[in-house]
Amino acid sequence: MSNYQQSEMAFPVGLLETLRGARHVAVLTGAGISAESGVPTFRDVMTGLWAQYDPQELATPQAFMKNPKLVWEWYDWRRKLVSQVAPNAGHYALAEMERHVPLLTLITQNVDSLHQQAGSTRVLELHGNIHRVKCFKEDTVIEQWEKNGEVPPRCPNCGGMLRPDVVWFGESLPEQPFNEAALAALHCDVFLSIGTSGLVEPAASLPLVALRRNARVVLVNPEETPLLREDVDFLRGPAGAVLPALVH
Ligand code: BV8
Repeated sequence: MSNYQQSEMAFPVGLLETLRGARHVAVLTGAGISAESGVPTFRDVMTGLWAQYDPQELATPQAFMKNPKLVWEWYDWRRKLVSQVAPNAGHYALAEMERHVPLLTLITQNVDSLHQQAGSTRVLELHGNIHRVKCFKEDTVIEQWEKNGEVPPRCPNCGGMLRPDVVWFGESLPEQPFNEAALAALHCDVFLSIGTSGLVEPAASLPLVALRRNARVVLVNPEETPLLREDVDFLRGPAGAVLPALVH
């Protein structure tokens, strides 16, 4: 029994009513919602072998061009790690919320597919997906390639290097998901920012767009983030404890 389930007093006045009466809830998630599934957050992912690197140094096209093998192996390690974990109570609570709210737009910065695995159906992946691979030269998603031990593997069409289909620093976000996310921020009644340090743009600006449109903005995080201010509700705690209490 999480401490949130013992009393509604743990929630800011009127939040549960606002949520129950909401037409459109927008949700932005970051690495923190996958932390309880065992996926290290982006700020913590660099442990062990990778501790010597800064993720922002590896998650860039420049790093890939400079050392494609290293970058490919980093993603291969993360992909294998993510393939062995399962969604947690936080992911399931958002999938449940989607079934109760007239419209829920789930915007994620995560690349791990855990929202989809938990049953969320409308997921906007702003930063791509680590399970997808694309040609570095043609920018086309590649489903099958020859596993001949070459690292990184080669595109079967043009022979170019393959790369993870994720958005690196300095790369533009995919237009359709970002446009839909921006529209959701403009039109939602409630905006939940969950498990994100709010440091990476342009995703970090989405809750501020909602705030300016007088939506009720809620921060769910074990610690404060730059989003926190007077008119933002703060539910301090892990997503796996807070979200089920918010939904049930
Ligand atoms: C773009 C995919 C423009 C890859 C990622 C100044 C200088 C240089 C660049 C910039 C600058 N200002 C802005 C930029 C651009 C840059 C940027 O924002 N840099 C920042 C760092 C300063 N942004 C970009 O480059 C973006 N593109 O701007 O393009 C453009 C325009 C035109 C033409 C060309 C280009 C692209 C950004 C996307 C980068 N890719 N991921 C991969 O995964 O490898 S970002 C990556 O980091 C993640 O996807 C994620 O989005 C981000 C990390 O953020 P979080 O998810 O918040 O994770 P973090 O670890 O930081 O925080 C975890 C939080 O969870 C913490 O708060 C913690 O307390 C909390 N938590 C922990 N446990 C729990 C929990 N919460 C709940 N429950 C728990 N149990």
